[in-house]
Amino acid sequence: GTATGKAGIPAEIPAIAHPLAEEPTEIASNINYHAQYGPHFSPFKFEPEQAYYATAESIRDQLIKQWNETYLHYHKANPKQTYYLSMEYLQGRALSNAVGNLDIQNAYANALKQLGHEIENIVEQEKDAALGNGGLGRLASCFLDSMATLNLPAWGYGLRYRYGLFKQLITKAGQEEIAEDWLEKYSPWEVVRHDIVFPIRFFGHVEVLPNGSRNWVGGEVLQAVAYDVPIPGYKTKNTNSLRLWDAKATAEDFDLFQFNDGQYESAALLHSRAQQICAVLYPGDATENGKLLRLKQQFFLCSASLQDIISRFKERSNGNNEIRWSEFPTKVAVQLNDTHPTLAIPELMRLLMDVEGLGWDEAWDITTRTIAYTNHTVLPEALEKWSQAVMWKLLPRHMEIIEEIDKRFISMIQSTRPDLENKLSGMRILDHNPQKAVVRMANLCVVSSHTVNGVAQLHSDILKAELFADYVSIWPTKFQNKTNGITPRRWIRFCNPELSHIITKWLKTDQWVTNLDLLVNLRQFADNPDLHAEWESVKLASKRRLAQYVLHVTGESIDPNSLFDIQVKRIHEYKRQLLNILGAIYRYKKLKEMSPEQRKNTTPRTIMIGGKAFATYTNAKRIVKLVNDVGAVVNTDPEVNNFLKVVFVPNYNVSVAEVLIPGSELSQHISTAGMEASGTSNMKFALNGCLIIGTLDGANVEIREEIGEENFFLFGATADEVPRLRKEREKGTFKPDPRFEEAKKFVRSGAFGTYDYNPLLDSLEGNSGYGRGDYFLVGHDFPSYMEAQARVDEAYKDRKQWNKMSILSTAGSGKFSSDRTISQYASEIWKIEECRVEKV
Ligand code: GPQ
Repeated sequence: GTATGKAGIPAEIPAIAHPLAEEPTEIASNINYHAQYGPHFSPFKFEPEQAYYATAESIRDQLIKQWNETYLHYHKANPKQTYYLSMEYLQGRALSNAVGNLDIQNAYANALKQLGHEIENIVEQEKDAALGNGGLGRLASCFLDSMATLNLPAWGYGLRYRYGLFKQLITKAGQEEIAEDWLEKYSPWEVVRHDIVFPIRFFGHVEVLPNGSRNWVGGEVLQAVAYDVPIPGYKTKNTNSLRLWDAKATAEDFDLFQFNDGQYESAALLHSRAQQICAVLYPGDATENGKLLRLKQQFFLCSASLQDIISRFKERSNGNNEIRWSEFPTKVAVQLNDTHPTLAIPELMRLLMDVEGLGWDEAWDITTRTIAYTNHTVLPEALEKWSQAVMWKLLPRHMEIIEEIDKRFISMIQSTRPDLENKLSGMRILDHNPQKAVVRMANLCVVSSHTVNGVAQLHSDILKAELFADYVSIWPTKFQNKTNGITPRRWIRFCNPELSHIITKWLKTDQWVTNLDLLVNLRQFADNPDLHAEWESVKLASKRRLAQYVLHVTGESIDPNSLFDIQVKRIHEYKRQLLNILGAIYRYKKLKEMSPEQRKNTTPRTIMIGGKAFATYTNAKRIVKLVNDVGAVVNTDPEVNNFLKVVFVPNYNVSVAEVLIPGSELSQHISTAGMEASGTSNMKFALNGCLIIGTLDGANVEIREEIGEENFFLFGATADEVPRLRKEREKGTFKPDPRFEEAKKFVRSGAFGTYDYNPLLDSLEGNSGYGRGDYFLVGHDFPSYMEAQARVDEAYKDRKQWNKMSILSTAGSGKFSSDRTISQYASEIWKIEECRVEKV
């Protein structure tokens, strides 16, 4: 045996810093060095946790070199650069992604083996960075990966939340939220930049100087400090930055006199205000306090990012005697990820006018040539509207600017488009409704951006035909579509290495990882029995791994030979997890009524549902509880539990998705048509050979087109039918299907316990009586959903046919790479080009 030194590290592996090590033995020395000399842990332990931090630091050393080179390269080349502004990033784990992108997976696995650890266990020590809620935040993270991989000069800006998305616990009462402390022991993936600090003002007033210029003064001033996270590209030197801002106060803000007088809280008032800014992702906005804090967060992101962008622009203009502001839009593209960073518009105007001394027209020209806006929803409740009163208090100068933009927009319409005057009250930015005067952020974005885009073809069409229809006639070329995408690195190459190896073997190249369109070449093998055998055995292995995971987190045993049917996404009525569970309830009831012989002819299923409910969204929490209650009954019913299980997968997040998706055979994307802007997990499932049951909504439409309609289980109303069907539901002329009535009645009968599900089920009734109209049309779509599920059961019995459909799903997924999406943003919106860091 080897002589072991401190806690498991063999004595012959010295602690030596080799920042650029490539050989496993050197890497092991380097990890050992970080374990011994890193100041974060006592030096006598080398358990998985310490091994994780030491490994991460070793990888970070490797990243920092190319990160610095990338910055210098961009600085010298001075190309036009994109800045992606987003309140959310759902990064997930960084270690596995970094070793994968740097292509050093094997060397690190070997090094860790020498040190007595398995890399799989070390990877799992890392907590997810969950600085986002769902699809919008994960999209931002996939975009960062593609921007670096495509060698684009493009950065992300966001906020460094102390507590990201909550951890979901499932108890008898349903969902419980726990703060998730991802920074508890520090993150090895961020580098604080003590030299990059900008002042951020809140409140105060506007002062008019003798020359007529205006100046925002007074109020309180906090400091924004940069924390940079490296974003490596796949097999390229380009390593971009995600810059996350944190808030702090200065020593001058600390009142030593008050403190020594025993008034500890008031002595550090600004310090505690600073702590609140980045304390949590999406603070509850039910109270006025909560709304104000969210608005502060948004302004904090916008102001810090724009001050940073402007200072970089000025620095890179150095050498020119004067700064040519008209060139700003030829160096800077700013993309707003939904309306959350809309304040970038008035803040850029303010900085250009009040700080840099430009006039309105010049500042407006620069702003509108710089900023572009992506819309991610048509749901009216998600369209941000801020109280004018709150805005005047917090951001008085910005409100002046917004009023002026509004005023100029109105006079432009009056002078050039008198035909639109009757539409003006809906199109203008300010809504002076005496009940509640608000600023409509989406309208401000449309008026002030050079380009507005939706996130799937259907969604972009709806934006043009409905939400933004009136603007289209003024600016017919402003509106574009950019169908979302996902990074193939995280979402197949790293999370499903076994399937990736098969693909590489059959395509005889691994180029598909960066050129996903190559997957179409799998089509020629769709009937090949050898491929079928390999495909099926890899799927089975992933299902086994998933079953292990489910056992570990729920205690439930599930059968890897049953059909694995998964719906994972945020819980929302429009996403219709209720349709899924009512279908499961009906299936359970029918199984109960069958003879043992009849049951044997059914297709055994494991239905898994996972997702977080927003803490104050009552119906969403009731749905979580219902799924758990149904599972408790079904899974312990010996008559049926060989044919059906219902499992709620707790705490769904990026890392859980990486286990679920490879093991999935059917996934549900069943939103009411017209309501899901795109969806992106649909793309991840299809890419991993999972079949989709879904409506004609969001990107489902394009996925079905790409993989072939015969490989997609379609059901439900189409978006254009929805308004008429809602009216029928309201009028009470709709005749519900008896199976739908039976499923609801079964729940109301108490079959799943004593919890009162009547309020939840009432939301599915027509407006007549006690119902609330079934706005999401669960009743209308129920029969066609059940028929589509019957087609699934039949198809699963024909293994050859199923394998073929699975292969064709993967083969047709090429379009949904975020590399394609980002290339389109780069050429059609940002007008930026590759700026590759050459290998040395
Ligand atoms: N989306 Cl507006 C979010 O995840 N959060 C939001 O606040 C808004 C949208 C989602 C949207 O629901 C999905 O359909 C999209 O696929 C996703 O954004 C990315 O575009």
